[in-house]
Amino acid sequence: MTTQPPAGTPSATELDGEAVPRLGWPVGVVSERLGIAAPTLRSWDRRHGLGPSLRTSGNHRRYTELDIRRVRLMARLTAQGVPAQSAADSVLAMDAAAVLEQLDPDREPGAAVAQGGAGEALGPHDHPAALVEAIVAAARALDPRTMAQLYRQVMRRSDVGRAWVEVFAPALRRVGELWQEGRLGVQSEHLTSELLQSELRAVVRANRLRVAGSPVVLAGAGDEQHHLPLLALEAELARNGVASLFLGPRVPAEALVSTLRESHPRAVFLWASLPRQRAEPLWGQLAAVDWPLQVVVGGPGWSEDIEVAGGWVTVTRVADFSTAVRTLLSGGGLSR
Ligand code: B12
Repeated sequence: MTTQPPAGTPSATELDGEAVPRLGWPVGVVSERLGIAAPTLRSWDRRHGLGPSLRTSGNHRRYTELDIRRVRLMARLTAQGVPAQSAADSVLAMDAAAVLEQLDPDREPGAAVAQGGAGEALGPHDHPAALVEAIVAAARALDPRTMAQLYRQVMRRSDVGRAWVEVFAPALRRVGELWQEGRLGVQSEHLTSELLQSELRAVVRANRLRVAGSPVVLAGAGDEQHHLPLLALEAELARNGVASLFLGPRVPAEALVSTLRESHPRAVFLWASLPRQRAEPLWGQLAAVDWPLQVVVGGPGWSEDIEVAGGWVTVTRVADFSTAVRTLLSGGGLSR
């Protein structure tokens, strides 16, 4: 789009075929270009620090192209219900590349969702990357209401597996990064994960009557406390009519083995976010299993080359969510 600066603005240069005033755009032009009222733009600047980086000598606001992109992202987040201050904090924490990435509607994950079939087509305001950013902003602001709304919005638009892969897992990873960099408190991480747990469990509850047959046992490895991927798996398996025995985190190894012996599951899935030792003590204990048991392991904690010596137990390491689901769904044929 080409917008000519109104008379009286500083002289323009050509950039990517677009006329850009040397000193940036005045608020009226930005307002017209984005369809956002000028008083709103001024208030975002005054109250939330999200405004132009330049001023004329007469102290008039002048927006650069990057400032305008930030305003567009701010508008998108607030339209999704993110409170203005947390939206502004989030947008201001991004560098130019991150802002562009958030705004570009043609990024890969978005295209996948839009073509996915099951969900509604996504509009520019509910692109996965924007939803991830909105969830992270709600986490920073410790705003459970907005966060729950965003989770619901994601669940309404796609099935739980796609929601996990395209929005929830990226949001968790981003929250983890920000926590590691000291830019977000651990309380935000807890809130993000606690609310997500209830959404994922709601999917399991909704499918309770559909599930049948030999279950998949879901557990954390050793002392592992991260168990959201197990909940996401339980939800997706339930949606596919497959039962789970959800043992969750920190189940003692003896209890796990005795559960396997009693329940003869179609498979067992073990999650590890934290690094596991190469000589996994559990493999020795699984020697007590005397039927073909499929053990599927996932998460960055497992080494690539897991060794299991002989016996009835087959261990498969899976790298991503959909491979895990596929492997577990097909596991039924192996166990009986
Ligand atoms: C939520 C969270 C917590 C919550 C957990 C709540 C819960 N009920 O699960 C709480 C607050 C309790 C917590 C605690 C801790 N946490 Co924590 N946590 C996270 C966070 C943000 C998300 C965890 C998660 O669900 N990850 C799963 C997905 C979203 O992430 P991923 O594994 O990286 O995904 C990759 C693959 O695994 C794959 N994938 C994604 N989903 C799925 C699903 C399946 C089935 C498969 C097969 C693959 C797959 O795709 C991704 C691309 O490669 C992560 C950040 C992160 N990146 O994981 C930190 C993170 C895992 N935590 C971390 C740490 C350090 C801890 C603590 C040790 C902190 C402490 N000092 O107490 C404790 C752990 C205590 C323990 N013994 O377990 C670090 C681990 C670093 C490391 N490698 O050692 C991380 C990576 C944060 C960070 N960036 O530093 N945590």
